[in-house]
Amino acid sequence: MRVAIIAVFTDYHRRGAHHRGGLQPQIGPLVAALLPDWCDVEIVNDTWEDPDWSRSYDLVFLSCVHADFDRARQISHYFRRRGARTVLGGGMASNYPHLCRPYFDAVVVGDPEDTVPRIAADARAGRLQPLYRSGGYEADSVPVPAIEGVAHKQIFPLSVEATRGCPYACDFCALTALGTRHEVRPVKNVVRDILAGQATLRQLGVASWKRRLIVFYDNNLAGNLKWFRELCLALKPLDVRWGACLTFNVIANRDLLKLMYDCGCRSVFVGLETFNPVTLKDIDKPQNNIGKMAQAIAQARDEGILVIGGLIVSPLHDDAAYIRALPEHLDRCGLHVPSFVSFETPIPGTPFFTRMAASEQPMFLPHANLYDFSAYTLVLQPQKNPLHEFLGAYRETMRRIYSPVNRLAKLADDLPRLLRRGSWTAAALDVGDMHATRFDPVPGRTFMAGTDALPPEVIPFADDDFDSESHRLDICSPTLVSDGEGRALPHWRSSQQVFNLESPTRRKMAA
Ligand code: B12
Ligand code: SF4
Repeated sequence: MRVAIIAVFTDYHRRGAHHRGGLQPQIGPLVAALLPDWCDVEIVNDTWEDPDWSRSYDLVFLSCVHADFDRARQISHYFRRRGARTVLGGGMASNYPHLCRPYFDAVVVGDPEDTVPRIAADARAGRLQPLYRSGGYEADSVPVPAIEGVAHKQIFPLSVEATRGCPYACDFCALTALGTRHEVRPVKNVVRDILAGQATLRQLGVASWKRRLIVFYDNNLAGNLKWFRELCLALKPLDVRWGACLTFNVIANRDLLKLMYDCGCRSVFVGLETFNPVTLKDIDKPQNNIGKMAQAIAQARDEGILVIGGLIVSPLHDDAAYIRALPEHLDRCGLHVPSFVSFETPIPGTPFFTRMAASEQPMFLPHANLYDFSAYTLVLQPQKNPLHEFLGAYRETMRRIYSPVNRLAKLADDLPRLLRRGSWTAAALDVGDMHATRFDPVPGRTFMAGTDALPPEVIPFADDDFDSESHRLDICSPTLVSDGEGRALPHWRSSQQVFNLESPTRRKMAA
């Protein structure tokens, strides 16, 4: 059976640019490893290149974030017309299976480990079901990811997922939309995956320094600190260098930073989010501490670990003056240049979305399309300033933050500290990051939902791919989220959660 796994991508900078950044979707290698031997599998990473439109498949698995849903359903239609059956999984499929259902032969709610093998068997027997629901996460059933088809294309080819979910429940996070859960894999299985990955890379002739670099693809690698310490100690004898996403409480803990460096950690991504206490309270992220940000960043760098941070601006609580003050806040806290400053975005299904949709006052910008919910286009009406003032401050500030001078100033501050600790890997990552990070919006970008430049990616449909003009419009029109007055359309209010809120970690946290 010819199977494709397509991780769908729409460039949120609207350049239509394929790219090879440090982070790449890992669903392809995971699903590939779950498929039986009788499947002839091809992994397509749409971030790197378009699917080969001349191919035909029996079964196509698709994965997308919410903002890429339009492209996912169009790719589905394209391959369905050429004889394939298609299956969508991921956050959008899990939260809104009923909205996805018309565009795919099957929709998966939840994890792939216990659903993908069933889907393959059912597709082969000609009895594919419209809906598959995962029965729950079994850490032992996570296979060694099949990286051989993609590894040579990744900047950091050794990618590992050691946990699922996150014990926190930030108001805007796509994970909170699924229901909070946090699961850890046995540390020995994580080590197994690393060793297997290194062996594969050796066979593929990947350079030895690259075989020592690991990117953990977890939402929060340190959601369970006892387990995290165990993992660090197990990584030490492997003599690897690694980076991960984790939360602020970790970089606020100097002893933990020392252990992490000693066990190979060289960079961490932390959602620092905001310098505005009102916004911090509103997003429900109690693990962040604005007052301790400068100290935490400084001690991480002094211990040899580069902090890469992301910020949001809140259309509800931040005003133009706050946005204009961001460069000063960033200098004071020592981060200087964040990896992004995006708009706090109510991704459909999140508590934030539910709150905005339930408001009596229309909160959304009119005619916001789902593709606008990428965090790089404003979808909410700013509450503190007129729209143009808010967006003007955003543009102006982005230019200042990402100016070459500012990026060089960051390096001038970071590099001596990192190198004093002997952290060459962190220093090199910092230089690479500052080289790649910039703000150069394409002409026509308004950053405003309903008016922003259209995503430029295209699907090469033929005229006979549609039975009628209304059929073409059904497949190709953008998925609208808000009406002309800025209210969420009613069908977006019926999202479903997937995971049991009473997971052991959650119970422990509550206690
Ligand atoms: C790689 C990555 C990226 C890459 C590539 C994204 C892409 N679309 O290709 C880049 C760097 C481009 C990126 C950008 C952004 N990202 Co990102 N990213 C990730 C990251 C770190 C890893 C994804 C991954 O490979 N995970 C491992 C694989 C195995 O799991 P998974 O994809 O989560 O899928 C699980 C389920 O959903 C399900 N599943 C998924 N697909 C399928 C398909 C089938 C068939 C089946 C059966 C099951 C299934 O199975 C998996 C296990 O449960 C995740 C965090 C994370 N750990 O997941 C965030 C994450 C996906 N990103 C997120 C965000 C917010 C962003 C940004 C907005 C950040 C920013 N401000 O710049 C941007 C913009 C994204 C956009 N277009 O809207 C959010 C969710 C966004 C959303 N709408 O759902 C996440 C979850 C992080 C978070 N906790 O907030 N990101
Ligand atoms: S800490 Fe990060 S991954 Fe966890 S719920 Fe908050 S935003 Fe999501």
